[in-house]
Amino acid sequence: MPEAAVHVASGKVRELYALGDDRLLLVASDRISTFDVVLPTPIPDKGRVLTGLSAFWFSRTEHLVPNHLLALRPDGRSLECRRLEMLPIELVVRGYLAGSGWRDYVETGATSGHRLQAGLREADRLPEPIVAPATKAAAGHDENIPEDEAASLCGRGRYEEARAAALALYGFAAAHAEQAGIILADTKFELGVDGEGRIVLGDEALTPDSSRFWPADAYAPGGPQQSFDKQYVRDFCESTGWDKTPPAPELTPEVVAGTRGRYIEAFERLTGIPFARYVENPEVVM
Ligand code: Q0Z
Repeated sequence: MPEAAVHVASGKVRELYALGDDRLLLVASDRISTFDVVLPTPIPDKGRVLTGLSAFWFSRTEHLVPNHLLALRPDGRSLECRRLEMLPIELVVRGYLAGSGWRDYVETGATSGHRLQAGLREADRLPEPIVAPATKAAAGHDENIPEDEAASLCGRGRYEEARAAALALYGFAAAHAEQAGIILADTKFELGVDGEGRIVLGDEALTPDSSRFWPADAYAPGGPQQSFDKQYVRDFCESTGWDKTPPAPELTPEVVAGTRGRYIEAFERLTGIPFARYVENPEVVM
């Protein structure tokens, strides 16, 4: 008898189940959030696109950093994973100046303790990628913290190892995405420690929900960039006059179809695999 999956946590758009003591099942739904609010309208296949991308990156980067993936389920939206002892922080790698990194820079000239040159514009490429650790807030917003504070929370040795892993992963993925005409502006990694004390990549990785993907052909620093995946949703929500507090508006069929198309386009450009082949047999990304 296979062991029952016991629900242990819900994210905004994902569910986490325990498979016995040592394994977890991460299930990606078709829910979508924008401006931090989950929309009432799902995007068909979004969960499969994100799961397929995570599995693709895990399999392409295991030579750089070991990861928690044990198996990709035939439904294409569920990952069986090794249970890790997660670090108490997440690591954001920023190659470009956007989001809270940009806001911190405008206010202080620095982000996560990295002083940056004067005169940078929103969305400018940074001279080199920076690591910006953040605390994991149970509710509300993650808070950027200086690297010294992250090292205190994790232990200096573990932090340095996690930091090097995050930079290696970002460098690999940003170069790959660039070949596909996609700028990987920044991305968030969650790392943990396995039974042998090794630093292991966990959670989802290098998906549109954990990263900022920008279409390279529209890149125009000096202001906010188009989101590769969520731009239609954001534009539509803004056009309704919604005040960005729950409940969010229902999406129109046109916005759903356009957004689904963008997710599938991101999957196909990044993996080089037709999405229909993935649906037929998810193992094609491995
Ligand atoms: C990931 C999360 C989700 C809610 C815990 N391999 C692992 N070992 C231990 N813990 C985790 C993992 Cl992936 C872990 N989360 C994030 C995911 C729903 C929260 F799908 N929490």
